[in-house]
Amino acid sequence: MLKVGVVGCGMIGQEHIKRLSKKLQGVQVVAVSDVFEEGARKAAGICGAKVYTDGADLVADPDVEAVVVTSPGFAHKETVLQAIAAGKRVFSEKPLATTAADCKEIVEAEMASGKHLVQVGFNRRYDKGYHQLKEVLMSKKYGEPLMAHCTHRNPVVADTYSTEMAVHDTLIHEIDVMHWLIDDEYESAQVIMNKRTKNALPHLADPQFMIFRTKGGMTIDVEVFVNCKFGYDINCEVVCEEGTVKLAAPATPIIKSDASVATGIETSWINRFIESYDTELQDWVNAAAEGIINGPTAWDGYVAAVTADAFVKAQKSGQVEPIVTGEKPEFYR
Ligand code: ISE
Repeated sequence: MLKVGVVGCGMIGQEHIKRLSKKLQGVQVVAVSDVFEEGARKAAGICGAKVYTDGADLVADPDVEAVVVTSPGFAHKETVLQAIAAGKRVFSEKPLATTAADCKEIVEAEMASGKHLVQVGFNRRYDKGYHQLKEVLMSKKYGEPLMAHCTHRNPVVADTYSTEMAVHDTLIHEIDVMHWLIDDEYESAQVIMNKRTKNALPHLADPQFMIFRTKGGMTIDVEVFVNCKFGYDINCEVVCEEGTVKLAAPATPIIKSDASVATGIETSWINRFIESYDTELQDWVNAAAEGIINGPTAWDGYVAAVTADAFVKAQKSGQVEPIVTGEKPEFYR
């Protein structure tokens, strides 16, 4: 039984605490922490865990064997570094840290520890649909992948959501999953600012058209549209030399009525990818028993941060910006 401490008891923290304590096998949540004591107490009520208000105390607790970090992104780095220093495995929700320099510090600390301890919560790599897509692409049955067209649509976002968050919060999923999917590396980033929807607040550029070029010569475009109103709509179509392959969405009933055919679209990202979150954390728990990390590493977190920085720069410059990550260290190969 892996004894886990969870740092950060907001929305995703509570989701993961419920998942770890009620759904998954071989794991127990023994401690939770939040700077807001009330939030921590509420979350502890789900699983009967010890309560901390300082993540450092939770990491230092000898009962805690491994740490799950679900605090706001800016606070991830501190806890992840504390866990590495304590030699404990740590699962950090995305982003690993908010700047590429901070992610690099984590990568260097992990390499210096000599142990693979860090996994980043890029859940789409655990989604069944993306796995099916990857299997077809890697078979090369339809030839080489040439380009991909994606949409990342949210029905609505909070008033605090900013133009940069379209990269850091939203595009970040495609940033991680697409290079994994096509087994290629990114070369450059470009953002085309589109005509704005009337449904976005004045401070927010929405929708935005984001373009990746890969070292292998592929073009990947992503429409990020976070006030689309109608649903949480994730699409990905890869165009190959002799066919196209499209991500399947979870099935919902097809209803015929009133001279029309309708099928539902999920509205919440938590529900759209719910199975991938379960699979992701169960895999992390199972891998702990073998002392390995199967999922996205700290290096993947660093690559995502460098790529995100290039996209934010491209939002401002309107130019094609290079994405330079350097060689992947031997430790992560
Ligand atoms: C949110 O944090 C997510 O992870 C969702 O998948 C994404 O669609 C949304 O835009 C983000 O704010």
